[in-house]
Amino acid sequence: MVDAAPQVGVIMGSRSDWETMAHADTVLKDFGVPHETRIVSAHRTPERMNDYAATARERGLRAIIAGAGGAAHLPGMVAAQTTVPVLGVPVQSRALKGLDSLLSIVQMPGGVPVATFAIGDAGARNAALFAIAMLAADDAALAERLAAFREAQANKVIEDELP
Ligand code: RP5
Repeated sequence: MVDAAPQVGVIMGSRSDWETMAHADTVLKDFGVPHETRIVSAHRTPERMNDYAATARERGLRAIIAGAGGAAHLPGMVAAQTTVPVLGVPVQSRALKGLDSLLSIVQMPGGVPVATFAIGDAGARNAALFAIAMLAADDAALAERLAAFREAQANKVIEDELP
């Protein structure tokens, strides 16, 4: 079977971001969304980043989830070079616990949007769920899976018992 073309790109500035960004990968896998995962560094591999952004739309990507930590320029610099929606995930940094990442990603100048999520694992999960919600706008089967996920999540809370 030929693999479906990726609809979502999950990129990150470093191998060290994988532990966080794996949560986005897992959610997309669980929902059966064709996606790709790549290390693309704004600072260490700027040409790879430029090429990734410039070719994203023609390759069929519908969303790019970009995670980075510290001086987290990757989401913004990708957004500067494509009109594919960019979902930024601030990775928790060692020195400043990810507040630096969050502020680097969220404070975009007007005209070049990056949708910015929470710091760390929850942000990575939610970025994937947000990309799924975007794709579900014209994919009824995916919309059903998303609704079922939310219902199961609510039922789990309702059924939870305290010790
Ligand atoms: C950023 O610098 C990466 O996104 C990573 O979060 C951070 C640290 O990278 P490493 O020094 O661990 O490779 O570019």
